[in-house]
Amino acid sequence: MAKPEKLDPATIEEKLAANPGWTLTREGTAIERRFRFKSFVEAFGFMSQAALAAEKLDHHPEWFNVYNRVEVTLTTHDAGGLTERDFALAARMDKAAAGFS
Ligand code: H2B
Repeated sequence: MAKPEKLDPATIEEKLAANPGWTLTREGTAIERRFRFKSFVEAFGFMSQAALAAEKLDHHPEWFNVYNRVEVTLTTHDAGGLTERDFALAARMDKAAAGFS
């Protein structure tokens, strides 16, 4: 896969509008979302699906899980900021989480 390019602030704003639920953090270099599920098993099911999506995209999340909560931060380490890949993984995570609601 080609080296991802950092997105400009206007494109980031557009993409945030298209992925509601995600907020900008770390001075605009990352996005984050907090997911909550009915149980640890559901949270872990979500994480399993997200892990498979991440592996396919070759793009991996920073995340933190306690019981039914999963806090996710997405950034592209290789680019030092946000790229298309972060928003692609965000959309896949939203889809996976919707399957548990
Ligand atoms: N995940 C994230 N979030 N950022 C990266 O820059 C990144 C990654 N790089 N997963 C990938 C893997 C890279 O290290 C491998 C070698 O493709």
